Amino acid sequence: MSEVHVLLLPGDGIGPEVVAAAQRVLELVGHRTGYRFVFSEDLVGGAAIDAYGTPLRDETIEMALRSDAVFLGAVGGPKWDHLPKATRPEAGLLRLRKELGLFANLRPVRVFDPLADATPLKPEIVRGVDLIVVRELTGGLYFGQPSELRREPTGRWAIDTLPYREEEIARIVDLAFQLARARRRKVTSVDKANVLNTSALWREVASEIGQRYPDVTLEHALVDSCAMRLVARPRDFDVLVMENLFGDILSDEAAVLAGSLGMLPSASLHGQPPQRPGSPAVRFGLYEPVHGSAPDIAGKGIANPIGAILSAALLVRWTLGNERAATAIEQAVEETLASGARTADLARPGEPAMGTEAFTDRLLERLAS
Ligand code: GGG
Repeated sequence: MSEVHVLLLPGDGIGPEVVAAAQRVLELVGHRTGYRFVFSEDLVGGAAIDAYGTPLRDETIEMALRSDAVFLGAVGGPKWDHLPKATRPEAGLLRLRKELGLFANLRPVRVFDPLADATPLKPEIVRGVDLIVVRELTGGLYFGQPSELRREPTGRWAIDTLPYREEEIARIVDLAFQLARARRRKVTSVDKANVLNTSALWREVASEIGQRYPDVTLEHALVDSCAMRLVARPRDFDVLVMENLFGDILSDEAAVLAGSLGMLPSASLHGQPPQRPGSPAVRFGLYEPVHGSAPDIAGKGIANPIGAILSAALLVRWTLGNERAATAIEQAVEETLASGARTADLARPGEPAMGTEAFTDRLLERLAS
């Protein structure tokens, strides 16, 4: 039986609750497919600040590198909001992605049919939406230097920098084209080329990469009009590729299509196999739901575990290369929703809502059947 080593980093707020749900799903998939998942666990984010005084220890990075995949919950919360940017919980997550070289963040947005009427948008607009936001994850405004907030006698000022090198753009756009080839063969490259130099370069490089994929349609879209089209005509899109901050913003917007931010999974990849000797995995990756720590509902047992469970499906697809088992998890999510099960974020007013564990139990029954 092949061992798959997964480092769990549940993090803060609802992170531990949704990671527990995803872990149960992986264990069941393991029994059915012949993998033995071996889980290790460590602290990250605010929990690591409280225990060790830092949001990410070097030891945690070493544990990640000895694993086939990392599964993260969420980081952050009001308890740590007063800390300077470089020492906040989020800094731990950003450093982890950077140190592991995970430059590609895949955020699939799929509208499950039973939820087509669960959004503020008309069902005919969202029904059938199936797109992927490909977010560049280790560059751009998040990491550019200088980045500083100064408090001077003459007043406060702050600066952030948005740098991109040609090769950083090329590798993420190339990945977007590869993804599109296995889908509906359309790439939308998102930028602000009428204002930003980095976007002008992004557009040039994206066009050059596009020439290598004559079978895939490339369109360029300005981020502002793209934001509008995303809620007005979301079925226009197949694969969208963009810089770090644009990807963070547009994928949260796209969560409206899916019914809740709690629905969205993500995979952060760099294309290399794990470093662990004898690993059965084809690719190392970090998996996490797109949502944050939701401190307002933490500890209440009512968080939506679907984003985490769909992230487990992405782990099975991208790290294990097992498309069939990944699809089975997604199918179980669809069937569970079709059976009427709803967590509080998805339930209509007056409709009964299930807690995290009860929803996961129902889903596991479907997956096992
Ligand atoms: N599970 C995702 C999460 O915890 N996000 C918190 C956050 O602020 N992340 C920074 C980012 O993804 O831009």
